[in-house]
Amino acid sequence: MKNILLTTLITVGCTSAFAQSKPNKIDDYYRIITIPIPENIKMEIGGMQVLPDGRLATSTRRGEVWMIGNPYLKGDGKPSFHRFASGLHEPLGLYYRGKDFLVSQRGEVTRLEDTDHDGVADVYDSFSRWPLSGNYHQYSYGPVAMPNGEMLVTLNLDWVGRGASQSKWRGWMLKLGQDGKLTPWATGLRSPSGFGSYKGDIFYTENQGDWVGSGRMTHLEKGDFAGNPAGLRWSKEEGSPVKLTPEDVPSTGEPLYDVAKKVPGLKPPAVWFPHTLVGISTSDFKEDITNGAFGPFAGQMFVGDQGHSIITRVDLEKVNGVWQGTVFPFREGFMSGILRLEWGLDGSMFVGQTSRGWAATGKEEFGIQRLVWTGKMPFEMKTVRSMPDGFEITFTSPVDKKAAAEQDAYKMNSFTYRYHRTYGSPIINTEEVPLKGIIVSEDGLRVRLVVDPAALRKGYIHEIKAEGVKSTDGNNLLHSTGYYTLNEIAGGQPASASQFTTTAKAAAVDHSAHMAAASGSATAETASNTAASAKRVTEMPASWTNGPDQVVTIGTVPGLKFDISEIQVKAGSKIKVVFNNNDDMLHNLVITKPGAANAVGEAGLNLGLKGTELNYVPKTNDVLFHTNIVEPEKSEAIYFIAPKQAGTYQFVCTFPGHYSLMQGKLKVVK
Ligand SMILES: [Cu+2]
Repeated sequence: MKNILLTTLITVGCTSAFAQSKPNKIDDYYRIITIPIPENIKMEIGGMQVLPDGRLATSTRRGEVWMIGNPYLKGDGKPSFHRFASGLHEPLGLYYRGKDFLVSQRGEVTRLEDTDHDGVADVYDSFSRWPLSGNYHQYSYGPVAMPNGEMLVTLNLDWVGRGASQSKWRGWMLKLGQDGKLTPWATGLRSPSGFGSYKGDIFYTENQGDWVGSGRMTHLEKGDFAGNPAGLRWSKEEGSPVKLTPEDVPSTGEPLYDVAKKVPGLKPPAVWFPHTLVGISTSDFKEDITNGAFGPFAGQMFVGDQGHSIITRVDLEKVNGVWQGTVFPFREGFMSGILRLEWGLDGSMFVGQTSRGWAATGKEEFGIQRLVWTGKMPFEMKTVRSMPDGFEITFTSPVDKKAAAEQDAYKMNSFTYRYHRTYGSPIINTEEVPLKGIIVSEDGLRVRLVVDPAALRKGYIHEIKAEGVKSTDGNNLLHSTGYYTLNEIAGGQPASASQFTTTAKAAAVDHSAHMAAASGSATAETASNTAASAKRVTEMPASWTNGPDQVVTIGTVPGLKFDISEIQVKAGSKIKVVFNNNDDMLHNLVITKPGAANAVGEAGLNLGLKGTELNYVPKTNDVLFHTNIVEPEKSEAIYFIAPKQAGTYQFVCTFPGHYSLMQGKLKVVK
């Protein structure tokens, strides 16, 4: 029964990046196994650690620590559950030190020990403390240990309609000494739930929000500033390695990469996760240290996504000393929101999940699942490497060389986001990157995509689609899109035309026109985004001399909900709808024909790169009226004449991932 449910969710939650035309199913390669949890345990995973004896230790958002025996479901297939500790304040991290555990509570790291060996902690020691404001958004994460034994913690910003640092070191990553001493390391963090080591370097993942155009992963060196200025409030405090002050950070709406050239210490991310195209809220990540037990991606990274209930794959390379690389879709269809990833002793992956208050595509409130490689080789893009004149893709198995040499097999675009104090960002400055030539390697494992070097843009995300590539046995790629964040362009020898397997026919794109639009910056785009249309009238029509006949107010509440499920209006009457976004996520309000809400939501999801520009409102007759995307704590009013035909019309939010939950009825009566 569970499988049927999951299949349904995949259809609802998947983005266009997961679309595939041949029945080559991910389940054949990576299988999800659900660990059954007794009904009386609210296993909302906050922290997770695999113990050397095979047990799985978890901390829950309800304040408990559990020891799970037989999490691999061997023998009788039944896990055991034993409560080790309770009464903690939302512990979102757990670290096992051999004889004791460290867990984060909101206001401290606590040491738990079972000194009388009865299986229950009897020592709860305050190991390290920091002040609290009481704001609901003061999540505290960690400790996470680096390979050299150093421990890290991160402190989430407060939310007061924007990110704020109301008590010391909020918005920071700190090193935690074995004596409990905290040493500030870097700031600019907003919602840093995922952090730790990749090849010994420190990385953290960030969620879209104010000053954060889209999800991202940043390499944090000592003294770095990752982008949200709230934490800079403490940069003058003793021990701070950061010199910037909040006044040093301009909100111009230029790309972060460009602003970083003028603001020393501002660190562009290694990888952007384009919002809704590959997830909406990055969480934990783990380097693949399984030496092949988890498949062909050893040395790469897997990253959880809370809101879309997916795991993505990140392949990094260092070019000119700077980390950068590609994010690929990897596995969708988990049961709840993914917060924690942990390698099992057998090279499988435990996936710890929770969605209370943080809506997710996976509809369960919480869960633990295990992702297991079946041993079958998935046909995927394995890596993408920067080249002086484009990119080289390697594949997990040889490609059909004829199909791979077709110009139409590929499509490349580049785009970026605005860096500004506003919540999120539309996709800006999109350009097609025309191919000049294709070089398919003799062994069929590598394809080089050659472009005009002038078409590569530093700091931009390069979307690489390889939909036409097939394996030697005729399979499509399981996932045909990768998003490469190009901070640096690799040196080396450009390809000469004589090496081309295929020389591209002249592209139909007017490159110069696109460049002009891009350098003209954000203004043109803003104008088209805010322009009123017949379906979105934002000023009361002059002919409504007595005002509207009816004013309707619709709000949002956290958890992907509208605050009202049904509205009644009179056919043909003058209506003003005020849409208040009270939530801390982006939403819109779209009024559709009867029965059309799901189709409109699906069409919004499939807009891909065009989505943000169109406010996720698809161009279809099923859409009668709509608002634009409304930021948190903002509102928008629209005016329209109610349909003359009575019936049950619908309203829906078409922001990707929302439409299946955010729906209501608009009853039009005579
Ligand atoms: Cu929404």
